[in-house]
Amino acid sequence: AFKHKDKTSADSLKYNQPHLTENSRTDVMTVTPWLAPVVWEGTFNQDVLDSIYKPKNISIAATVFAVGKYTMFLKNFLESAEQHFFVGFRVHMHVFTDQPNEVPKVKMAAGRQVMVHKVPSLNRWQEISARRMKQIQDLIEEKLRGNTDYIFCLDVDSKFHGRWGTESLGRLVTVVHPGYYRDDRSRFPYERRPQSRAYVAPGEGDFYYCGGAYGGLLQEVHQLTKTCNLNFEADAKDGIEAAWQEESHLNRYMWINKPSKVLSPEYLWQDFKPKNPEIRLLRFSGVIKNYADIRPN
Ligand code: UD2
Repeated sequence: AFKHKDKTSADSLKYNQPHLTENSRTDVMTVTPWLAPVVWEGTFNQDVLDSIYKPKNISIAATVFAVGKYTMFLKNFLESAEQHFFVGFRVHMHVFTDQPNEVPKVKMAAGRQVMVHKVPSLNRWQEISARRMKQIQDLIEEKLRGNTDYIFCLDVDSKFHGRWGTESLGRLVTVVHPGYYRDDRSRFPYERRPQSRAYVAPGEGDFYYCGGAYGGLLQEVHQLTKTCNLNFEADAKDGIEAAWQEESHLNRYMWINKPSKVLSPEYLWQDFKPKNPEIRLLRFSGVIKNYADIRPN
């Protein structure tokens, strides 16, 4: 007989029986044609998920870039992450900035910390955005290997509003863009010039994913950032820049290497968009910004 029950393990959890003939969400797709879960509020039990990952003592890294005027977004981003992003887990927030003095001091819970990395200022926003892939690749190679399990790469001009936790963990994880998920794929803003290595042909593509949030196991995100960066650089040598920079390369990559988990647009909404009925919980959302005021060009 069992004498000892570990309070953090699933063994001691009481929860409603799952029924194979019932689906908690019928208004949305909850599994892709390649059998990756699509994560929506109502499709998972957070206590069950936490009980799986808690005993593993996982460590999670997040990257966020704040170059030029984008440092103004750091305070809200970091403070709201403390409230909602993997609360109760070990988290390292890696902030990349050209102005380390502008990184606000945010009170972090035990086991969580902010790490600041200095990067050069660049003059084109397209470069700032696209160069993130290379810097994430280097971070993984030089600092994270051997001490980090999962990594998420996030846009700084955004804020957490609801739980983002263990339900998002997976091998290769990507978020469906809030702007296009009801559209026909012919309208997705994929790179459409065949000369680009980000090209997606008409009639191809599953979803349009956003460049503002993706992640997964360290090794998988390493492969993703390395591949996208090589393709971005090779395109640059040919004098071509994909329509949406690294977001286009990410979309090409996810078409070829299917994600193992897809996060619904709850995981990256946009503040200017009215909430659609299928969005029951807003978790992370881009703030309204005036591009002309904050971008260098
Ligand atoms: C979309 C994507 C973004 C990226 C971009 C294409 C979402 C929500 N956003 O956003 O991830 O794929 O298209 O390039 O999917 N940054 C700075 N300083 C600057 C400019 C940018 O630090 O002067 C960083 C910052 O972390 C920002 C990110 O680059 O969050 C993306 O730039 P953006 O937010 O201006 O791009 P946007 O809104 O077009």
